[in-house]
Amino acid sequence: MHRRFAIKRSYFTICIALVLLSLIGCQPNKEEKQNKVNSSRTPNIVIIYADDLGYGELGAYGATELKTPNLDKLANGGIRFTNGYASSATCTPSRYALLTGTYPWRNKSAKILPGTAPLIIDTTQMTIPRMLKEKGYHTGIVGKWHLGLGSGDVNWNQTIAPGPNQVGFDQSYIMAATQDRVPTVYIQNGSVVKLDPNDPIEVDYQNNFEGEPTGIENPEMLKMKWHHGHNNSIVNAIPRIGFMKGGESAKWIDEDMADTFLTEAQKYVATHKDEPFFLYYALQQPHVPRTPHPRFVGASGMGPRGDVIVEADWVVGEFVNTLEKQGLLENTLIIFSSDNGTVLNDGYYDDAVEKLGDHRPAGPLRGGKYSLFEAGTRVPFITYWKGHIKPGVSNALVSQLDLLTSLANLVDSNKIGEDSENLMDVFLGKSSEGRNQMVLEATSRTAFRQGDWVMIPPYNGPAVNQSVAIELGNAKEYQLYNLKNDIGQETNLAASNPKKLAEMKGDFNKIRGEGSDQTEALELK
Ligand code: NG6
Ligand code: CA
Repeated sequence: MHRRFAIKRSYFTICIALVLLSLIGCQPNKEEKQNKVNSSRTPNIVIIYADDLGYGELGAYGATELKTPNLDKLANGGIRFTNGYASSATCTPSRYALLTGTYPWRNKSAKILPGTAPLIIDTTQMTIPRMLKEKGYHTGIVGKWHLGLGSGDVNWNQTIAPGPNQVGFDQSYIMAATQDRVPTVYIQNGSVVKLDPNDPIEVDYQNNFEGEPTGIENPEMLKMKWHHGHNNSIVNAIPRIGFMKGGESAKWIDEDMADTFLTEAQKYVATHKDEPFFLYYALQQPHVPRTPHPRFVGASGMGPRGDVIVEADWVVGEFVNTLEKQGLLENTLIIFSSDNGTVLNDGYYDDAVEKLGDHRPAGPLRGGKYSLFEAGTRVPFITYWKGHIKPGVSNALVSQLDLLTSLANLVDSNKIGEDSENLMDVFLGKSSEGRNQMVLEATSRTAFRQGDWVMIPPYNGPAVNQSVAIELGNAKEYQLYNLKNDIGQETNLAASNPKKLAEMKGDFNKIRGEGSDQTEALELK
């Protein structure tokens, strides 16, 4: 009797166990959960944003002398845009436009900022991370910020706000401005990383602190020499813009910056892989000072500038590997671009010009960073989403401005950016109908692209910035180019095509305000 009962009982236990096991089997594991959360409508979104990377810098964009296999893989496995634009030929305005979908010239503060500048995004303004947060995304930024911090007179030893965490990012690990500007420390969620309270940080962009060495007075302390500007405080034997005192334990090591940001970006993915996330991964390369990690020194044969591009390509490869290993590649839309066009000598002697060889950083384009010519704003622009975007090349006109409204469309949000168009189908390769027109900006001057045409109003100022050796696009007369036949902007058609010129002036003024095309022209007299 006993034995029969025992058999029955164990039979019963096995049955229960089997039922339980099958139930567990039905429970989605983490990966499946992620797949469900991120159905094709709401993928994770990652924007990888390079700093000063030119149109011709990647193999996929025609570079033959530099090897960029990881970025080429994204470009060739996704959509490679040939008419993709940053909103401005410098950093702060482009970043402002990217995040807010608003032309930078609408905000008078959207200019290259010192490290002490207050935040220039209104904390009530719509931004990509805020829009995505409202749709249930976790949002993070790792890398270069350069949109100002605080409300003026920041105390770097206390919580620094407002900043990224007040404009929509749940999490932030940033450098305040640029690699060549103080404070040369990382800031995580408003606090300087590794700050010793007994060694407080002070920052000033006007006056040096007594007894502190500078690039101009102490050339013997420098491992990198300045060419123009960049002769204030010395950090890690590199002279910077602005003066800084204290914060010794918190100072970054320039050569480790790429690894530091990569590690933070990877940590971000690992932590948030089970929920929809948005990561803005803002690389510091190839902006000055170019400080490749020792393992990349010599990698390009082009000196530090080429080496940091190889390094940037490597970090992108590592980051994409991380997404793949986490099983997220099919659930993640990756957008890659650059904040402005290329520059070689941007203020330090680093062999960028001397060792360039046959590399053409702007490809066939005229000008460079700071320029109203194409190389100022036309940049590499790639969208990649494994299994969802059919690889191809798109000649559609697209701007980084368009990402806010387009991504809102992707996640079923009705939020829009003031100047941002919904081009989601273009970004996904389902349509080739891009923008018709857009205003381009370079150091507070503006030009107008419409279809294949570009009109540059007359501007005072030098034709060439001699320090950086870049043609700025300033001329006494109107310039009109047809990019379809003349991508290098060699033939000014303004005089021979007055009808098109008049049409473009009119349309430009409609956006910029009546008489905008002439304001500077009058100043010329
Ligand atoms: C310029 C700097 C340049 C770079 C740029 C900002 C001098 C002479 N030049 O003023 O080196 O820092 O600002 O670059 O100081 S950006 O990519 O962040 O816009
Ligand atoms: Ca830049």
